[in-house]
Amino acid sequence: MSENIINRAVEILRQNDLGDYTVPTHGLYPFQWNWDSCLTALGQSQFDEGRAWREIETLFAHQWDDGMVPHIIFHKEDDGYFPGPEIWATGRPVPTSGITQPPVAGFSVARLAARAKNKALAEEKARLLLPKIQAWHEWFYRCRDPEGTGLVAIIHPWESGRDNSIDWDEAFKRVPTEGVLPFVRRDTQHANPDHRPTQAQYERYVWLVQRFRSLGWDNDKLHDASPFQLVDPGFNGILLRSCNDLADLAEQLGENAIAAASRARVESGVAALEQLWDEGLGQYRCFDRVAGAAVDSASVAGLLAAFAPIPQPRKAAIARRISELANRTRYLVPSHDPADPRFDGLRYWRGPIWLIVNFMIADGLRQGGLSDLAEQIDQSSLDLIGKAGFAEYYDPMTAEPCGGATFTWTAAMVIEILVGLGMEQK
Ligand code: 9WN
Repeated sequence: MSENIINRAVEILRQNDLGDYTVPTHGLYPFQWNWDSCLTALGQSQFDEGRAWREIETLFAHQWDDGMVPHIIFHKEDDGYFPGPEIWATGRPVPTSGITQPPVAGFSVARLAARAKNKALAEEKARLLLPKIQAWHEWFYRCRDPEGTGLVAIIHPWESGRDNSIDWDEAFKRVPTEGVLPFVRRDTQHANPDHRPTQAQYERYVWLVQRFRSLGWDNDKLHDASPFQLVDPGFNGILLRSCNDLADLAEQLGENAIAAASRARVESGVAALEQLWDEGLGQYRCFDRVAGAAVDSASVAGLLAAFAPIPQPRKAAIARRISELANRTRYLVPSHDPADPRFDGLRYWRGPIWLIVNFMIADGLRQGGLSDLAEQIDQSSLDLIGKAGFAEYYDPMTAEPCGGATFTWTAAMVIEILVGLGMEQK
């Protein structure tokens, strides 16, 4: 049974493989996405280590001179996606978007290296990637934490990877729509519009892109110029985990300066994350830097921070919170608390389950010794696959598959979970 699932997952990764990069799914997302690729490489590495390294190398070949790694690389023309390269107009030789995504590369590269069968290849690739990932991390602290708080902000919801989360609703009231040029969405032609962000949200996504474009994509200006500056605990948690794992890897490779700089980031970041802790809820919450206030929203971002090397009691509290959510949903982990009237089990990041998020939360819990709940989360992921196939995301109540089908990172996570459980041998 699990062997069949792994075979099917490998088949999906191969179908979506364009040689040097993998599309998230054909049609809906015809380019390379940043965090998709880094998580996809984990799955690929279980059957082809060389291919896994290439996925991440291709992404970093398009790193900007200032250190940023863009969220989309438009390797070839395809008018099936909006907004395409002409809207971003970043002026890169191979067009890219002008914003970034959750920096999971440090974690992924360290994991690929740690479990590599081909050690020589792993060392060669890790040595090349290490300074590039470090430059990306430093870019975050320089350009997205200009006041040196220890936490970085995102300046566009797409950067979070949780595009239409309830977390952004209040801040989005500040983002205007005047001057947005007319556009035609393509996502709603590929996926059910009821499962996607609204038109009002898209207008604001585009307004922000136009604003940043008008500033020449100069990262010394964008943070302060953005009406949207959100400190996301999940995003920061991923960055801190990546800094932590990059430090381990750097130490093994004798790159002591990178190791020391990364450790220092972890120390100040983990301490700063405390400011986002909500004792009443038992989880972290986002902070709106422009409003100077915590965001009134109990989203999965505050649970995803368990992926970071946070204190064990924080992980234990998050585990209690997830167990509470388990009483309200059939499957784990919903992207929002169903007790919130704004919850929507079908609409993208406002309720549905995403397997990559499940994977990262479970991994972080395991590191905190909370393996029972981690197993429960893994089991939910596998149940969803068994019931509804390799979808982009799932309704946490009914397991209804939503968004794109035959989805790359969903397949990659299933391989990673099953191999991790040793079930591929059964
Ligand atoms: C915008 C590719 C990406 C994921 C994001 C997910 C979705 C894009 C979109 O798809 O976002 O980046 O057009 O909706 O929200 O997390 O990386 O799978």
